[in-house]
Amino acid sequence: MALHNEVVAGLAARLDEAAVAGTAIPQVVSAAGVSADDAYAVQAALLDRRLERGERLVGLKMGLTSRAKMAQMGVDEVIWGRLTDAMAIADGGSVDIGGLIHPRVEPEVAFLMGRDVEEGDDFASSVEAVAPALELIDSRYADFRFSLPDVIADNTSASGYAIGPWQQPPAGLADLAVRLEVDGETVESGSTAAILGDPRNAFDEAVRLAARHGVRLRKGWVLLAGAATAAVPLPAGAEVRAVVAGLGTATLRAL
Ligand code: 0L1
Ligand code: MG
Repeated sequence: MALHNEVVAGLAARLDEAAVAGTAIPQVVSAAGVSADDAYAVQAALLDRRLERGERLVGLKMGLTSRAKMAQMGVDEVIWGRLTDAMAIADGGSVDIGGLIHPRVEPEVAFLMGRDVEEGDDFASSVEAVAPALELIDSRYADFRFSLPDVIADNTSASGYAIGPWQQPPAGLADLAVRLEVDGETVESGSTAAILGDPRNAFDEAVRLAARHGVRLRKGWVLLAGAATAAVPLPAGAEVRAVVAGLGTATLRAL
């Protein structure tokens, strides 16, 4: 049975108000018995509230793209969320994290859509550029603990992102070394292989899963493919860099 509109709106309001106030809440979505599929309706309503405040939808993000994170949550499918222009952080710029609950940062790969993407379209004909990226995540749930419906409704913990220099997609993306640095120290290292075996697979999954909810990647949109290492806590004052071999660096400073 589809979720009642008032329930969807009420849950979206709880999550939105938690984000605006920077105050953690309990796992209200799973407590209401909402399925993972229905949680995308809550996510859409949550995003509508941001759009009503003047934000613009500019892309999508994939979450739980590593096998380790999927196993940790007992799921076998990745999840996706939405990006707005207000979440963008200039590469090399700063982001005020004072209003966040428990920010973390993770190194990613970003894709730029060269055209409106339909189901069945492939990576090569759809993605015009690739870049190293940092994602800032901040769960609105206490202790960063949630079930799958909770995190889907919470827009997959999306909070911000910085994108490094765009370049034409290289021939291979499957096994590029990735480093996450905080104040010049390497705190995590891994490979783009952690992103579904090859970040290009994240594009296919984004197209397939978002289409189930009537969402298509549009020309000019960004897709964050997923994290190549674990996320780390982001303290105020830290300068963070994602270094992806062959792609370059994305940088942000937390204020
Ligand atoms: O971007 C991500 O992979 C995060 C997905 C949600 C789970 C989390 O907050 O760690
Ligand atoms: Mg991420």
